[in-house]
Amino acid sequence: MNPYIESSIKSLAERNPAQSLFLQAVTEVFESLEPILAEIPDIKAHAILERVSEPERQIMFRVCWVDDQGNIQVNRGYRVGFSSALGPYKGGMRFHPTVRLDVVKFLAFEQIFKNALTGLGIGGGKGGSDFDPKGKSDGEIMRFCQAFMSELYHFLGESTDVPAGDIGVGAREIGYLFGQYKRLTKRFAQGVLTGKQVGLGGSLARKEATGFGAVYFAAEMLATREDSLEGKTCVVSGSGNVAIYCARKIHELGGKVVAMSDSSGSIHDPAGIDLDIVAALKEVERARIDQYSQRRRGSKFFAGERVWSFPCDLAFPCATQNELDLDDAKKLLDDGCFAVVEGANMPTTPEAIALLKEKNALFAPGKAANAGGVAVSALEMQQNAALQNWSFKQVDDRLKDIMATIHRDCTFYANKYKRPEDYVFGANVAGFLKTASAIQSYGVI
Ligand code: NDP
Ligand code: 2IT
Repeated sequence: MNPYIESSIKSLAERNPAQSLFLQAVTEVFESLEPILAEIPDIKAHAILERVSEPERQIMFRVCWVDDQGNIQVNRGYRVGFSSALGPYKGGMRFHPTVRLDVVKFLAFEQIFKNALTGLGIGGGKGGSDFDPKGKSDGEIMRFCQAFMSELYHFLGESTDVPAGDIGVGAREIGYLFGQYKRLTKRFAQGVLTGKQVGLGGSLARKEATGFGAVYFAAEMLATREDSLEGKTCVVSGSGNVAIYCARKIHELGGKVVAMSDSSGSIHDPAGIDLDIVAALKEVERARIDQYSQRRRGSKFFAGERVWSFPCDLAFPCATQNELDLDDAKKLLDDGCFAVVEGANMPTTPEAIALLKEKNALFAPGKAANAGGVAVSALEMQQNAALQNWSFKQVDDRLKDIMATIHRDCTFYANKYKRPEDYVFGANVAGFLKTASAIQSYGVI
């Protein structure tokens, strides 16, 4: 390994003990930079690796709220502003009991390069809380969101830091967060949060954007092998925002999704998942996925099973990090799967990615394939700033173009450095070069 990369990773490991997810994300990006470091000595001379891997700011705060029984609850809130080299900090908020600084840092680091790939002038950030929304009443969710925003609002702004949703945070939570921001600041500053309901200034197609974008990216990849989604059997992990709209677009493009999941297990429906049922269960009733099998003849729920057990042509991990490991990759390949497209952030382990590459499977990393969500968030910011509301088709057309451009940029760098079809390499190099050049241009700040 290049000694500059090696010493940078070593120093990060020493300075960030117990942050294995953050180190996993950094290691993957830095290892991709091997050929460009030799070519561009400025990267070392300007300490770009050190500067890009140290967050500009990390905010941690206590969130106290009262539950329905009158008990005082205490959670921890986070917002990491990792890089504002290309624009205001931009990235989602995750509410999940597993949220730690490590999780927020890995997500914010990935977001820097993902956002750079969109070409839309947004920096990288992420936030969240270890608050668990499962089983909470609407009133509890609202009180938590209000308490969370009461601590965070000082740090936000249309050109400073613009949060959005992620796991456990959708349009309902963004509405409560925006309401509290408005109450505290006395400003109807729409551009301070994205993923809003359309009635509050949200963009049409934002809800669909991440899932749709991942499938547009998959279609671009398949086209390079003169193939398409038509007639393909797919599995999609998760059944949240990203998974539902990923599966919808697969169906629209002629593929068939036969399995989806949540953290309790998977549903298998050989006739193709009925997404109206999944959307009703997850978006309206907030129910568990096992309910699906009671509403759909011919389908079955497998408790504790993951979707990788069901044979497919393409797999779309759309739930959480490190959910597809080496054994899962082996099983998928043995069953004939030839492409993995990441809707989630870092869902595939490094060992699994290595095996997929070795076996010539197509692999789309999250920072490229799931960039459609944040890209449409940036389009929401544009609409808010211009007091405009674009049509669904206008936004969806832009999304398609953006995903095609990201695919083209990844392919360009992969081919330039003789790593054809290496989308991990292409995405890391393309995202890094844009960011590094901006960092260097500012001088030392
Ligand atoms: P949601 O909260 O809408 O859905 C998350 C889904 O993943 C649920 O089905 C959930 O199951 C499952 N899941 C979450 N955590 C775990 C876990 N630890 N183990 C097993 N299953 C789990 O989130 P999103 O759809 O918004 O996000 C999914 C992924 O996509 C995340 O990696 C996120 O970072 C990424 N992403 C999201 C974007 C967005 O715009 N929302 C944009 C780009 C990436 P259960 O309900 O049982 O917990
Ligand atoms: O991981 C992601 O890109 C998101 N959760 C969406 C971020 C955003 O600002 O829309």
